[in-house]
Amino acid sequence: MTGNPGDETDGPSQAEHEAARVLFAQECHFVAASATIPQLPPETLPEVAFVGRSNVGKSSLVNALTGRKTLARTSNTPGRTQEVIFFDLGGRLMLVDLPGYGYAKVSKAKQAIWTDTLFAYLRGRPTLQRVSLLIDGRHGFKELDVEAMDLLDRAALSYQVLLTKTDKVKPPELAEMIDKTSAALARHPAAHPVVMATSSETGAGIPELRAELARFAKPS
Ligand SMILES: Nc1nc2c(ncn2[C@@H]2O[C@H](COP(=O)(O)OP(=O)(O)O)[C@@H](O)[C@H]2O)c(=O)[nH]1
Ligand SMILES: [Mg+2]
Repeated sequence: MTGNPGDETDGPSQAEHEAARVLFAQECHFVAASATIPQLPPETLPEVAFVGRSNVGKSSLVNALTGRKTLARTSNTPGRTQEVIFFDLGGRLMLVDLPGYGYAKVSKAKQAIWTDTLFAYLRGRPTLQRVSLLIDGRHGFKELDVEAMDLLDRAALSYQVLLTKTDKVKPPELAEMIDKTSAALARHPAAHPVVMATSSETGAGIPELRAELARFAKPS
């Protein structure tokens, strides 16, 4: 039986894929947008969070997972999501769209506030079960991503690296990027060893990601 979230190297079974499809087809609704830690909603459900550079595709991924085009606001203007945004999926799992880091056009002071909110959320949320760390499939890790991974390691938070926008990468280059990224993860103890390749545009990797995240949902 592979339903155990601690059982990280086993892939999900077909039954788990089906259960995940059903879960992500449930009603999903906006709960709260919090600009500061005291405003965070109560810890009612297990949470999975999406983190990464601004414009990496976090909001698009939340939309693709839930099959909604406009649930999480996506933007061509990076850096607009400045808040921690909570979505309740079927009363069983909270999807958390986190503020992006590394948006150059925003003042250092403002960036520092978001980064503080982000890191305070990551460190202090007992209901947080899994962090999906999104990395642009065309570019790979940047300095701030490595800092985020160091923080996740120190907080002993379970996280998995997802490559985004893989529709923009040719298969041989994508294979190379997956290898390179996996190799870099060996130095990060809290990282899931499997790197997932996703595209919110084509839906590639979305059922697999649903199955991975459904493992953390409250039983129905
Ligand atoms: N080609 C392609 N573009 C994407 C994909 N995911 C997001 N984008 C685009 O990247 C930009 C930023 O996406 P968004 O989800 O707002 O990023 P966020 O800042 O991390 O929330 C938008 O223009 C999206 O349309 C993808 O899988 N493929
Ligand atoms: Mg966003």
